[in-house]
Amino acid sequence: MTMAKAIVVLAVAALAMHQLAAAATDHPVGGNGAWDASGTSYNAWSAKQKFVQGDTLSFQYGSSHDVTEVTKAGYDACSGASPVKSYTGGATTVKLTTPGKHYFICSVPGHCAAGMKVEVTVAAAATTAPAPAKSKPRHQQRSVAPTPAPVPAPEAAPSTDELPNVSTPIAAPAPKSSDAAATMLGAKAVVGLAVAVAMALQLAM
Ligand SMILES: [Cu+2]
Repeated sequence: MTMAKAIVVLAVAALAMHQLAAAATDHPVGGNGAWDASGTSYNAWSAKQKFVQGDTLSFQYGSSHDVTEVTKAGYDACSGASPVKSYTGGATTVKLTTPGKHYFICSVPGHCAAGMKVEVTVAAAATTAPAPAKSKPRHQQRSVAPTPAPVPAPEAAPSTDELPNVSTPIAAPAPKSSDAAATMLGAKAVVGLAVAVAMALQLAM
């Protein structure tokens, strides 16, 4: 039981850390952060990224370049004449605070046309996911019922919606049977609880 408890605690901690990390992913521009006119297709890269509100986009560049956030019009015209915001200094990290499209160019004449331009589409933080995951934990929890220790299952199921109760159901399933059965239950509880915690965390954000 202590073993199963420890596993749950670890799983929850790991998930919490994963969620926190996912809440603010840094995206080095082009994949390695190099912002230059060497012909990198920044848009080919950005199209494969998943930018979420709160993420950051980072640029590393030489003194002959800059990072200029522009409107779509400025982007299309490769013009930094009316910047949304300008950055210089060689190392810039832009926080993507609002969902939607964001456009960045280098405003040095000719550089945008040479490829120093990127558009990113930022997804709203709240709309990122949970819907399909919801059905999984229920099935996982139900499958616990037919196994040797039927008592704890009904108690574990309702608590999946409440984060504060995460630790309570673990005390119940203490099956007096074998360690193997306990491990099986523990493993299933971990899956259910882990998903429940993940969902709770996502809802909390
Ligand atoms: Cu430049």
